[in-house]
Amino acid sequence: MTSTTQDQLKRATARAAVETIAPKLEADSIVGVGTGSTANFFIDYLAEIKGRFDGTVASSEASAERLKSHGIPVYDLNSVDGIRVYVDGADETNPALQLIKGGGAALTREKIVAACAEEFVCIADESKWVPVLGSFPLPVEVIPMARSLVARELVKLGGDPVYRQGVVTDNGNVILDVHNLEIMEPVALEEAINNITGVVTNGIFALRPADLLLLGTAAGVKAFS
Ligand code: ABF
Repeated sequence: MTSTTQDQLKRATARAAVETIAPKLEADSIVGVGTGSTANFFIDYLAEIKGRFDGTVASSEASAERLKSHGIPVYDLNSVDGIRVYVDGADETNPALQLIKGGGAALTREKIVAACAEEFVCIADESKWVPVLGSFPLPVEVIPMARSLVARELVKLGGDPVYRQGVVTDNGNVILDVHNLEIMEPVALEEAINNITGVVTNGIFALRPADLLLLGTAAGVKAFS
């Protein structure tokens, strides 16, 4: 897929997300906003309706800055009563709308915002659609002192963890990208990795999958729920 075509598909799904959520929003609504290039297109289109809701909670400092550049209010999660809808991209999605996220190293705040949201809308181009999760290396956010401990435990689970050099998350942690996983039981593996001491978050979003997927395809944006 050429990057231009992929960008067009990302734009189309981002535009569809704004059109989908707009009727759901009230003057006091809070919108959760994800991270990544597709989410960036969403932010830019969201600015067109910024008078239709109260403000946002962002899943990364980068997204917060982009929202503020459009004059969209950004709130601390602890200061809002709830999130009406969360819109974010993904690195992979399976037919059950279980996701792999974290390619952009924002997985922890993304998972927190998703957990708070009444509805989670995933926006992705068709390259993200897979029958089985795991071709994309699974990001795992780890407390720095526990990096080697966690890596050894991930090997026991069948993975090949690689330290993401030069990356420190917004939370001050590091990332291991776990290669060679074929995730046939996403919920079970998400829970198993959560139980490894030193793990902050893993990028499997199966315990709380997306509620709606807007998939950008050459034949248009398709909705799955
Ligand atoms: C974010 O969206 C990350 O979890 C994921 O890595 C990213 C996908 O990036 P892009 O939209 O740039 O393909 O939520």
